[in-house]
Amino acid sequence: VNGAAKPKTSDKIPVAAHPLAEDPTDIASNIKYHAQYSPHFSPVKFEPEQAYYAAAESVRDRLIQQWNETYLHYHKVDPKQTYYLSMEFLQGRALTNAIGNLDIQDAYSIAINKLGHELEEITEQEKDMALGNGGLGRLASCFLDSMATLNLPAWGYGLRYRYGLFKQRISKAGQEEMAEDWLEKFSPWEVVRHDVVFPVRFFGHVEVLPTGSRKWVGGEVLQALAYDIPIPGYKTKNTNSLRLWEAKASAQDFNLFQFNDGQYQSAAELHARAEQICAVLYPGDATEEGKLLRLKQQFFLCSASLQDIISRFKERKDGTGVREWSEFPTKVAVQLNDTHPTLAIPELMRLLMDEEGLGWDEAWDVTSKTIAYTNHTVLPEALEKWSQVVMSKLLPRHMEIIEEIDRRFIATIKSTRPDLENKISDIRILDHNPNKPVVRMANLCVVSGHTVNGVAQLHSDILKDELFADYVSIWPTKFQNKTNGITPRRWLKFCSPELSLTITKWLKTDKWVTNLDLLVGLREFADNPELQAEWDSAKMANKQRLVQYIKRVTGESIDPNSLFDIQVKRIHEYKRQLLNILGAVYRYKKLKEMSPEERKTTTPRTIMIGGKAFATYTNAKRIVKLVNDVGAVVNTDPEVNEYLKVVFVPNYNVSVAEVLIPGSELSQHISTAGMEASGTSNMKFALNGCLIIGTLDGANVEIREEVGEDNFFLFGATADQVPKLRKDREDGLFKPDPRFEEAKQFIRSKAFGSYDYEPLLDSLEGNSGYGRGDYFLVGHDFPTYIDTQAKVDEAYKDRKRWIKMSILSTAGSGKFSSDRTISQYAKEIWNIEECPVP
Ligand code: NBG
Repeated sequence: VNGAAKPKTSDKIPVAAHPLAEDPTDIASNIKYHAQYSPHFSPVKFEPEQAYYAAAESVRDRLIQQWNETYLHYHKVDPKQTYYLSMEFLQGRALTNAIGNLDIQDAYSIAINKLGHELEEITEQEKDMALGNGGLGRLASCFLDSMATLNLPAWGYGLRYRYGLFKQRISKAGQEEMAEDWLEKFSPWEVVRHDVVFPVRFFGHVEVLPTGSRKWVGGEVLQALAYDIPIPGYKTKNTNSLRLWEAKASAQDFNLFQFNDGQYQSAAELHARAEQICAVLYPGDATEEGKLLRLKQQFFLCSASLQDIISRFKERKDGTGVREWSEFPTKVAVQLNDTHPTLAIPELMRLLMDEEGLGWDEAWDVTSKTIAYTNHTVLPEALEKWSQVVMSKLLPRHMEIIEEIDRRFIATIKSTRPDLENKISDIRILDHNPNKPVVRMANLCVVSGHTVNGVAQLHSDILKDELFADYVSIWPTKFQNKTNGITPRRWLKFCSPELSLTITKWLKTDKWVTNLDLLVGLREFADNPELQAEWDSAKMANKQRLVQYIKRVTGESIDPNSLFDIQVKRIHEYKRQLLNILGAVYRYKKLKEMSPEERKTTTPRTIMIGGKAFATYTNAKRIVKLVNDVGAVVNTDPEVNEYLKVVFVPNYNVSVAEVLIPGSELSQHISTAGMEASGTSNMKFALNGCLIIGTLDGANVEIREEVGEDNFFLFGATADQVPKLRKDREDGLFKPDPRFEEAKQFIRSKAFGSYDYEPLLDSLEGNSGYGRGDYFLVGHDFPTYIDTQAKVDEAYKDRKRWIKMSILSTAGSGKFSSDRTISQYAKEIWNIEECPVP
């Protein structure tokens, strides 16, 4: 195989560049063209990997055509545009998505067959573009898909991390992190724009010019170079851009004299520092160096993006470059995806005042009308605070501007709201705590942005009633809710083709792909035995695919007839994977105690858990270890393993989700109420006909409303009960359920090995990093969780009922399309309109 051209079938196909070919033979010849003329591989080889790259390049040619037309059209029409600034984008794989959105699936499939390969096999060659961490990053990517599909003129802006977050390996020791190598070979989806480069400064000082204006000078200057990723919409010409910045030092910064003198490191010092900026997402921030690097990354994204936005704004006025600055907010909407890009606020102020010569009031008016902020968490440790000392050193001019915003805000409060005087220290931007003076980024966003939104109704209510309550009294109309959504293309049509065909057949239209509300039409057939049979077989096809996947990555054989129960998300104590695994431990113990006859009456289950733990989050890593240890015992116990398996799915990412979610039947969204802002995988599972066991948290609340309470397995404390329960716990008033004690005791008995789980169990009892005793209320919710799981087991035995619930779950998921979410942002926050390319 090595070296030899594999496909005999393709010998008759000519090598030609037909970028927009429709006919499979022409497409095949175009793919062959790329295989031969792209300099990436030896031309004689045509194995799946080469076939992937060649096919991807041929699809990219098509996209580039539409992409250029889109840019020109926007340039001509000059509509208001949205710029979505995000430290994370979790794009996943692009090939299946591009082919699907361009609606050329069949032709490509045939073309690739002609070349001796299978489309499915070659798409598997693609490495995920994994420039994100979890839901926040995937949300940004779903939003890009919807913005293009809705023909909205919009851009994503992010950083081009060379190694992404990390790749997770599971060993005997638990989780190990490795550098993610998505760029090890090249990515066919990015186009480097050597003509789009902006300088970004760090450190230095502020000079006062004779005119009285201020200027940031000195320090070091890096270059931000643009890499663009095409974002095709579904069945539309509009193809938007995700622009990712890479940090570079210029040739002038390379000290040839030092280099020739043998001082290699110092000769290329700035180059090395530039490389650090885009090396990884969320570098460890336990050290001062780590904190500084994160701040540099954030500023780098903000500064490059805003310079780019401003230059586009200037360029688009009949090419004259002369425009009223007051027009800026009518052409530009900037959305801050969480507080990470908050520095866009002082950077826009600086660019307008120091570079463009605007006065404070004018610059403030433009800035505050342009910027809006989405909050994605109420966890105090995730609300960013930056040391004033570090900020003054790295960004001296921005620190001045932030101080001035703070000063003016306080002055306004004092003059207009004397009743809030005693709240000023909480709501102002600067926290002058003498031990550690900090800038509170969320406060800066709320004070400066025109709109602040939460990501699910419950979360937005908590923002208004608690976190930002004082601001609500100042600006009652600033706060909104925008319940998150997911793209139905990637998360149903492309990842679950059998189910999609069934849906299209019964709805007699495929319009649901862009109008997800149409799924309610399935309700009337939920009892229909024919639909039920087709539904069942589509789900079974997905389960079989998952069985094979699990076998491949873990070696474990799982039974496709068992109930597939999945929890996949970042590992965090508030998400309570620990509750899940304690439940599994309890189930295992009960199975062990049963007679063989009794066991036969139970519902066999495969519990799958996946997710990455942050490298320095010790308790999260212990949870990963525990899941693996429990699996190792349960899965090899011949008495039990027909009825229960516990599998840890390694390296959870977007493409793994595309296999897991379609094959799921039950999924767990079991965070402590009030702590999960929204959740978005809950929506993906529900859309795929998977039932949810969950708490009344985040978007679960709305999912339950939509699918109906009979089709949702609810348990646990509600958000408003949580504070009192925590207090009771601290006061020693909590009486643990014996089943909870039993589960913990079983782990302590070393039934799952001798690893020291005491710190983990202790977090459920004594002191945890979060304060006294079981802050996340695992103990409180355990008994109702177990009871509810028993109801799941019963429901699963009744196949008809279960399938009906599954159909109703899909039927009720229309609301959770990101098309709906994005339309609301467009109308209610950005004030932008569609701009379809003719
Ligand atoms: C996450 C929340 C999720 C939510 C996503 C997307 C952060 C800071 N927040 O509940 O934890 O679904 O954002 O909004 O990553």
